[in-house]
Amino acid sequence: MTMKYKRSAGWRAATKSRSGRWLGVSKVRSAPSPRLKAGSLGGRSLTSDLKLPYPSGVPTLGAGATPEASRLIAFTNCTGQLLDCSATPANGGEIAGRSGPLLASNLLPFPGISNREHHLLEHLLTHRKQTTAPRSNRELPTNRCYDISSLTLPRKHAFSLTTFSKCLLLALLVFAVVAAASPLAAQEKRKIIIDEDCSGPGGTNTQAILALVQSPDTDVLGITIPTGDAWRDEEVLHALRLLEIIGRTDIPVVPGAPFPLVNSKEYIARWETLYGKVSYQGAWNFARLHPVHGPSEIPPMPEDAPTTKPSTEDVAHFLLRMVHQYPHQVTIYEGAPLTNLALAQAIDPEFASLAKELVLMGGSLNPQTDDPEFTMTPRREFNLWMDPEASRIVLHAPWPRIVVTTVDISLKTKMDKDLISQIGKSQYPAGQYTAKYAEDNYLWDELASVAWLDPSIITKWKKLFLDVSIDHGASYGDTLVWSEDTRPHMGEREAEIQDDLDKPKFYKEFVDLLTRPTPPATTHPAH
Ligand SMILES: [Ca+2]
Repeated sequence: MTMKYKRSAGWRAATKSRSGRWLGVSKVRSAPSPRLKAGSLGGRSLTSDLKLPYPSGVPTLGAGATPEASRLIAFTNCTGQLLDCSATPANGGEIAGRSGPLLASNLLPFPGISNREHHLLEHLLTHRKQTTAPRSNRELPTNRCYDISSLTLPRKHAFSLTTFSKCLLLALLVFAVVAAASPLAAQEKRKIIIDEDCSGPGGTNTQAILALVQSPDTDVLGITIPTGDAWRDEEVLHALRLLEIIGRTDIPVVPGAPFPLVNSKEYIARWETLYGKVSYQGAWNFARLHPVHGPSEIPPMPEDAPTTKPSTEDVAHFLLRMVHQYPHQVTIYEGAPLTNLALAQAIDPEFASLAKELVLMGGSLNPQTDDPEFTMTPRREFNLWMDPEASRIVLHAPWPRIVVTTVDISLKTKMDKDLISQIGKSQYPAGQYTAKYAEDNYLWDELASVAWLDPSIITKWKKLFLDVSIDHGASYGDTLVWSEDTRPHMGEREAEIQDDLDKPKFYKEFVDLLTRPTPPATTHPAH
């Protein structure tokens, strides 16, 4: 029996019998999120769907996997990772990704591994850590790949490759038998990071956060906070307190950028002398329940101050750590000025491409309204306007997908008294909090949240190329938009823009989300 690892279009790890018959075939698509799908083994179909997180996250069983699977240890030369998928009956069939990090010590209970074999596995893990840790994803295909047959081990840990192959086959066989017997699919929660200017208490920002956190289908990895509707430091405290009230202090609150990259309150004050007043400037000229104040001043908090503390990690590295840990799985929800995302993109140009998608509330195209904020300046929208240079960086970044809720569609919604009354009937903290601090306003960010949870509430879409003006003249910060025929080809990207909605369905789902009990914390073994 031979074990071969080949490089072709992607990567292929296979086990072959002496007679030349392929016993097991695993196809691994290219980095950075290689995926291993076992094909067939001894005539049995393997329906495992293993996600191999980069760089050192926990393997997870995807939608086609079997939660009751006993245990599978496999090795791919693409990632240099040993997969220890311990979805065992003993832990209730919990899928592998939630069972703990892949450590050499975790391999001990595996019944098919002798001490000597364990030493090999341990050596491989150590070898991987010491010599093959890549500096970036781009190094993955070359730096992390090595041929198992050429591995030389310390003499005291000398190991028979044939024994390892048998061990691998045994593990695959056990997995195959259990997988074939149980077709149940493991459903994973949708991972999301909420970048939100959490002014409060109440209002569009907290309501948008609640809609996402309240959904049983989401795994909120963190809430990152830039200055926007209010100053960052004040917003951080409102976010922490909100999470305390609903009992979800497991969600990290990460302070972000306190100021835009280039723009500033002082600069806009001078700009206004040339080009006219900007009616809404968030923290710079607006405050609810208290006077406008400086960036570090914290006004009294009607909902009480939090006792929990924010994360000490800086926002760019938090964002990057999450997309590297869960490549192509994390939705970046943006309901605020785009400074935090621009910082992450500036540090690591692969940030956007490693995310699953960008979901943005921002931009204003041709709003049909008599609201004076938009009738005079229809292309000015606060989230893109406050930090135009950051908006430019983010909108030019290589996101796999950009979904946009603009002013145009948000203006069709309203948080009116009836809606507040419906939410106030909830006996749970999220509903009570929302009703207590709600305001009569458009459902700006909430629509972006609920439409991400259920895109069917959007009844009409259009695809356009979206950008923002960084000309420091009269158009500074304005939304720019083109069709395919008119675009300038200067790095602008296509966005899926929501154009109309099923309002009754949206309101119902919004009320349902905010009135239901808050789901418990999602376990994150690796962070
Ligand atoms: Ca917002």
